[in-house]
Amino acid sequence: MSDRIANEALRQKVMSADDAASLIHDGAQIGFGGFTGSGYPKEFPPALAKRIKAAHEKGEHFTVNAFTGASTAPELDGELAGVDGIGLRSPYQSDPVMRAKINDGTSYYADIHLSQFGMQIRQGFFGNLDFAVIEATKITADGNVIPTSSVGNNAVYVEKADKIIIEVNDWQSEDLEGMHDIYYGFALPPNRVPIPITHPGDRIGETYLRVPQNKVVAIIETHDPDRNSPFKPIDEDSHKIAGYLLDFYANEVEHGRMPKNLLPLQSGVGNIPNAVLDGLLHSDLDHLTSYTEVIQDGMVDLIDAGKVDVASATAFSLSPDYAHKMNENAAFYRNHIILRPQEISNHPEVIRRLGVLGANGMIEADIYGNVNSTHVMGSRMMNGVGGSGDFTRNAFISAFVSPSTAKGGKISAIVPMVSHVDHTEHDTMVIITEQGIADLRGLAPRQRAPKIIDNCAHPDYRAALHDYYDRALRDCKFKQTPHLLDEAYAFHRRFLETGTMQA
Ligand code: 0RQ
Repeated sequence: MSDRIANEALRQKVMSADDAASLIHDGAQIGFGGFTGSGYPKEFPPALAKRIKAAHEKGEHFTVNAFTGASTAPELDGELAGVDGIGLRSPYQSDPVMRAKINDGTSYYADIHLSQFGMQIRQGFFGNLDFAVIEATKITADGNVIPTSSVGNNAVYVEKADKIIIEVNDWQSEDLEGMHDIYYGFALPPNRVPIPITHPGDRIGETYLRVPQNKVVAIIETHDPDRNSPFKPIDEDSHKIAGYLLDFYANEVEHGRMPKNLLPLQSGVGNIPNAVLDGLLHSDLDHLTSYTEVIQDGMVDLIDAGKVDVASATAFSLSPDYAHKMNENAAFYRNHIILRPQEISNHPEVIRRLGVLGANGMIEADIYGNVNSTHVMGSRMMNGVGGSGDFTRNAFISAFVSPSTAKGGKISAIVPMVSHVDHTEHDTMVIITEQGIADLRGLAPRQRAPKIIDNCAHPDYRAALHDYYDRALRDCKFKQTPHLLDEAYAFHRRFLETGTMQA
């Protein structure tokens, strides 16, 4: 048995994943660890999927409601969704099998802001939590549980669940101990107190999860790596978009609206955020900080180069090489990285106080600045709102970044009216595509529309967008946000009918 379980009483609870899965009943509500493919349980979910599949083969009903931090991996979402084993899923996913089951109606999906999900669990809106299933790198002699490469909602799940299952994974570095900062100051109104973070590097909690031993029903020893997908090489459009964003920040500094070392950066995962981090690496900026959701490769490079002093997040999202580097050097990185519960990494109060610079991807934006981050053609779920709303509404500068077209130019990312709204025009400050940047601060809707069309839309779609806007302005009786309701979705309808938004 692994020496990573130093607590004698808990050592007695070690069992196989199959035995642990046998404890689960139909309809169980399970809070899983895991965030952007990091720190999720790896052997229990496939064992549970096997059990569900066997039950289905006998004609029995068996689904569980699966809650996580955010997206997980094929071993969790993929396995459970693949056997039609998930009744309700929340709060964020990006697995292709899970997505398909949401879109074909097999599973319900409640898409909640990542900062708010723990709160809703605490308030009981999702019902009683039967199990928490989390990953640990070790359990101390005192029974304290050291998390791994994500914190996510682990603390609230452990607190609220009736029973706890822990995977102790010796692939994860023991030196992660000291990187986490688990805050236990949550209360429901009217007893809330300020969250005492005034700098991204502030530590306000404990380095371990408090886990009541009497609730632990199983411990599983595992050895498997996190999902750790490699990043795509940065493409030209992403370089361009990153360039516009960094020039915009430089201009803000020049005008005295930001300090020289900027403000804490929030950066999503994906090609464009990676290009932004790469741009920062090659800039002359230093003493940068980050207050974000995930630490990806580019952030590790910035720490290595001495450009980022401290980065606060809730999880890693690293490529295999960088995950290896993290495992080898966690004792160094824990001086520069803090992993917090997602209720804190994404907390509106802290984001607003620190003046975070938000930059998030989008599916589409409309000519007035409303943004759709989640639904393709209004109905098909992509991933979920994730932390984009937490950051966008509360950031010092809220930018949306996206290529101006998708699917080889058949879809325009700038449309007359978004087919689903995640972020309203009131929240969107800046839109950037490879075509250019629209700074919307201080502008009314009629001042925004020509700017978004001219600066951000792809040339193939500009004339059609202008034509729509000009006729809306002329024919719509009310001039605040002119629309022609019978053709506001003509772009989308055309795509559904012909396979392209182009006329
Ligand atoms: O599809 O994968 O089939 O090729 O969407 O698009 O351009 O690669 O961009 O990976 O950044 O994803 C909004 C989904 C963008 C993401 C979204 C298709 C496109 C491609 C991916 P393929 P790109 P990204 C903090 C914040 C919500 C969560 C969030 C997201 C795929 O950014 O999930 O922001 N955001 N969290 O072809 C049809 C359109 C499309 C479209 C793109 N208009 N119509 N398909 N696609 N635009 C995150 C963290 O900090 C972790």
